[in-house]
Amino acid sequence: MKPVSLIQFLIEERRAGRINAELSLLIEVVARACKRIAVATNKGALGGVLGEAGTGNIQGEAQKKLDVISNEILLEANAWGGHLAACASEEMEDPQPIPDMYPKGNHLLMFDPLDGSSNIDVNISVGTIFSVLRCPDGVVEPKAEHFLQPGTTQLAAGYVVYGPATVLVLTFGHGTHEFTLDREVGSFILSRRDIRIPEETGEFAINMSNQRHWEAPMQRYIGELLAGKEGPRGKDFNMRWVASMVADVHRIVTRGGVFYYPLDAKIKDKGGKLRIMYEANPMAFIIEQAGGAATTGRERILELQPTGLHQRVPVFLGSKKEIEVATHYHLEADGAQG
Ligand code: FBP
Repeated sequence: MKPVSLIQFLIEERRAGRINAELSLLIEVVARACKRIAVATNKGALGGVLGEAGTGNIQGEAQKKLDVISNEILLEANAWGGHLAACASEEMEDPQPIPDMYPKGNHLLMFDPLDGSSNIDVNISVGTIFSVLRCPDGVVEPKAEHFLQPGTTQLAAGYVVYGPATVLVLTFGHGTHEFTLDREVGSFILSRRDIRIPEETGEFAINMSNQRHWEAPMQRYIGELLAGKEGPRGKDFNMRWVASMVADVHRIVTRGGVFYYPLDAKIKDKGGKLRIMYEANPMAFIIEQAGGAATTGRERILELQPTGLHQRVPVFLGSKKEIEVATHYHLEADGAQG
């Protein structure tokens, strides 16, 4: 079969009336920026890009050099691109307006420029996560409140994993598709169209070191998985935890499984660990479009009304039937379900 490039795929989506020209060009700009981030991450120590930047971000985290480099690459490319009204990033407190010298567009872009920062210096897969919304009509200088739209209003979402291969996974709400970077040609090539995640799974991902801090229903649920076929679930479950959400989610998009970053006593005051606007919402859109499910343990993530640009939420996502079990245990414990 003749290889289909990302550009060809986007043109097909436009001809089918599923996306408009501006959105397709915006995705081209984001993909091109991620190719530059791939080059920077691949250089590692030889590129002088490892280690701390010596600065902190709005999350109170020490920034890695590659966090800052990736953020700048995405800001620069999208400011010039001409398809945005503004963008927002994990690395910046407030939305970034588009400089007046560049044309503006009708879209809002949010991104986690380099997800999995704790793995950068140890050569484990990291990635970029992004989400696209429509800028509300009549808004010329978008503020944070204009980004606070439920995940169901996303026009596009995607992530790029910088691993052994560089892979882009994308949805516009018409299925989830995968593209692999052909380094010789320098193009993303369609490698899987209309991905379907198996509804059942025997593989879960969670940071077990937080177990003592979990709520009772999570203790019960994971306890039953660990009890295996001798336990109430009657089957064995295997565990994985890369500690890069993009890598853990990509494994699920590839072969099924479930990923949990639940609420626990340590992070209760923050509302969770992962951020709704540029981690939970885009990943939930991608997973649901591939036949999976994504909840907070209680509610569908995409239906949440965001309250802040850097708001954190619990994240349960992956193979549908398994997410339903974990969510049911929480609602049952709350007395919301029999
Ligand atoms: P950032 O690296 O973008 O801050 O993302 C948070 C993250 O690294 C996720 O990628 C990952 O799933 C999680 O935190 C790992 O958490 P922990 O260090 O508790 O295992």
